[in-house]
Amino acid sequence: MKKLFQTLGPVFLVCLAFVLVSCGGSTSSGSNTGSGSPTTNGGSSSLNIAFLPKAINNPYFDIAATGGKTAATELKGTFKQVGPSTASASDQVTWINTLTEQHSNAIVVSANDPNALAPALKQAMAQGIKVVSYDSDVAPDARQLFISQASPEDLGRTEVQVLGKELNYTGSIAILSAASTATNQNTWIGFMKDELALPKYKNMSLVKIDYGNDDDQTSFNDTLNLMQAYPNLKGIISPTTVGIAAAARAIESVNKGGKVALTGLGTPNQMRKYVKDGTVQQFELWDPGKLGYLAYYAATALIQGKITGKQGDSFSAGTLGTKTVGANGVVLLGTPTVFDKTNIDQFNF
Ligand code: RAM
Repeated sequence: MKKLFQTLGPVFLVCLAFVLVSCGGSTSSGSNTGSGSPTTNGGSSSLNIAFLPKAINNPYFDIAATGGKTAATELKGTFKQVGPSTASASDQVTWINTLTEQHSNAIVVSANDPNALAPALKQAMAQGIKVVSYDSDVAPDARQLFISQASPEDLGRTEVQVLGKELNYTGSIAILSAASTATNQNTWIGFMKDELALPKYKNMSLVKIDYGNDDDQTSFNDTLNLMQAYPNLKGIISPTTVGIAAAARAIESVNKGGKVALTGLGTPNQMRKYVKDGTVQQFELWDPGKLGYLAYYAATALIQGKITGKQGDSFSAGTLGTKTVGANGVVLLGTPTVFDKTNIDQFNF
């Protein structure tokens, strides 16, 4: 036996080393690097994709990153997530430049500003880096594809419809948004205003749009300020997962649960408590994990030259099936889910 090991030992070690190297090449994993240096873990060097969310430390983007990592594992690529610690467009530009210097194969970005990021992204594209926006778009000529979570018009209008119904179409309302330049929130707010202009909302008035900058404490304080500045405020729409959770907490902190209605976009795990205690009746969201998963698959199809991003291109998106590029390079994830106390326990994200 000993003799056999002595003979096979070196062969065994060589095999083991081979297996470990192979594993290293095909394992994907992610890392949240905050504002420090980005790190890459594992993966094949030919598929090296970086996610750049509006900010790290936002549970929404962490869920999206989980989906990105799953896709990376399936496609034998690498995943990494880098980004600013606050939702800042200029910090995102710095990260885009860093990723360009590092020759990422693709940058998957959720923009704090559609235009401020464009020059840096165009520079990345000029060097052959594929650019995919997800969640919050950039100027269309600064990316190949936008992975859209849901129809922006539906999202904007339904949030007003939900609140209108809860308020019997009467009273003053406010919007608590994210960054004032955020592409996604501003598009939704545009459709909210269109909806509010319809005759059935004639007794509702939008008194203020506030920007909590996707910062928990700012959003919490701003909600308290709104309720103080407008003592008759009847409802708030917060189309940001950070904002709606902070607003719910603020409303409860001054015992206004049920008196100031709240809806918008939130994660079921963050909002469960407020739905169960009646502070929030309904809110909506898509599955951010699926958004990240789809974005990684789309970036891969671009990198591998299977698509160029033109309308009609289609590609395999793993468990999401085949996806087709629509007008203006938009790929749609699907329709969002409306959560309330009857279904919220069915969701865990
Ligand atoms: C926040 C971000 C993100 C938005 C969600 C709903 O986490 O602003 O961009 O899509 O909310």
